[in-house]
Amino acid sequence: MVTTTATSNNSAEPFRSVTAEEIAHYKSHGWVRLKRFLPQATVDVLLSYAKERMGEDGATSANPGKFSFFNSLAVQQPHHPLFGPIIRHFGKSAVALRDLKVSPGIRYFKDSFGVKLPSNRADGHGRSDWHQDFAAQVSDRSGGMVFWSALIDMTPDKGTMAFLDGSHRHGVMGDYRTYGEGNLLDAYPGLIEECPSSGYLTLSAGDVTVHSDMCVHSAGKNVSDGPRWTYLVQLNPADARWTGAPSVSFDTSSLTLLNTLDEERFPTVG
Ligand SMILES: O=C(O)CCC(=O)C(=O)O
Ligand SMILES: [Fe+2]
Repeated sequence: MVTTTATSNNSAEPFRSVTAEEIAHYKSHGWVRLKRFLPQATVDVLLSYAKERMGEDGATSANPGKFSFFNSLAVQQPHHPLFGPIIRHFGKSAVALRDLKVSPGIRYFKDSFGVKLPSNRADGHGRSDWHQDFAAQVSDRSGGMVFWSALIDMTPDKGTMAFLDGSHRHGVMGDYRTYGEGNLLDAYPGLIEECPSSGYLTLSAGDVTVHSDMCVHSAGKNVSDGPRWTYLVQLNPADARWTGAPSVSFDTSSLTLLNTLDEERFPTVG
């Protein structure tokens, strides 16, 4: 039986709530796949917004050379009429997934489009290697998560995500920049026996995966002949405080050491 839990689904917004089964999966595995979580009409608008700015093939990067694993176009307009409702929908869902008994709510951190180009292009991308997100978050507490939305149908050859089941219970395993040419599994080779891989997923447009900032994950190389289009929203607990470390992914100039984040730049969304 599929039961839906209330995440204050507003009938004016075309979004479904997370189900009890999805919440249970997230808690036990550290990640979950939310099938058809974004309606096709929303996916269509997101994709055309991204293509207008990144080109039909997604080859124009707003941050050239910044990441080797995909072209990234930061959006950062949490009150925009297109992005705002999606971000708040994810925020409410994040609170339902995490459980309010242990979380004071959720704050928006960052959203962006991510385009992984076919690896056989001169400007193509490699694998997004095994890592946890937490150590690079510059937050003094975990509980954050990424909502990763497929904007096209994708089989594993497009470079989809895979997760290590239950790895979110194994503590913080380092910043991804500390593994040199290797990855988290070179540093923790026994982990894969404890936490089997989900395998690279097959997703439909509108499917959203959510992973905890403690869940180990990777994305394969895109060995298909077209771009992999995704929209990513990163959320952190509302009570998160800045550790004082520099961030690779966002501007920390408005933050002060060990203080909570400003509501203007990092609004509470759940
Ligand atoms: O999309 C990818 O290739 C990697 C994304 C990722 O690591 C994340 O969303 O945390
Ligand atoms: Fe990640």
